[in-house]
Amino acid sequence: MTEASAHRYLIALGSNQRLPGVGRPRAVLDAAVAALAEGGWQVEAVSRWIESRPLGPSLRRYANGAALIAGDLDPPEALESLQAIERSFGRERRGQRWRSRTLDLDIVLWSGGAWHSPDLAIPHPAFRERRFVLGPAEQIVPQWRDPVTRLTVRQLSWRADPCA
Ligand code: PH2
Ligand code: MG
Ligand code: MG
Repeated sequence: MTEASAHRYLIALGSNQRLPGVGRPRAVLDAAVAALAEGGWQVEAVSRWIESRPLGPSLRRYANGAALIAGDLDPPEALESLQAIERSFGRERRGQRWRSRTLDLDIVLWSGGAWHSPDLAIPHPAFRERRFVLGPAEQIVPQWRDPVTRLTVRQLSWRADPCA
């Protein structure tokens, strides 16, 4: 029998650009889940994909979703693993903030609670206001409690502005 994983992460997935050879944003998210599993993560749950209006300057609609993953990497290593997958999907970090992207993998919540370092903040600082994160997250981890507000994902989802 294998040991239980040391860490669990709630990941928000987003894409609003086709990827040659993979396809439209929904197919990119399907492929990203496969890449997480190939990268050594145990993918414990995946939401349905939703389509959402872009927040910010980008004009293209997004496919968004959430995944619950488990593994032994601590937060900085987990971030590196997710960024390596983003890069392998052609994601560029140069240029405008919030530009269109083939793949965005954000750490939203961590089983260890809160984490703060210069390049990583957990919980994700904006997740409580984002319906395109909370809606999918509610499908898979409704009872997970935000360590900052002490509200569950379901409570945050009910509270979030329906237009955000
Ligand atoms: N991600 C952003 C900026 N704007 N809008 C939607 N609808 N979905 C996203 O995932 C998203 C966004 C930055 O990561
Ligand atoms: Mg990101
Ligand atoms: Mg993001």
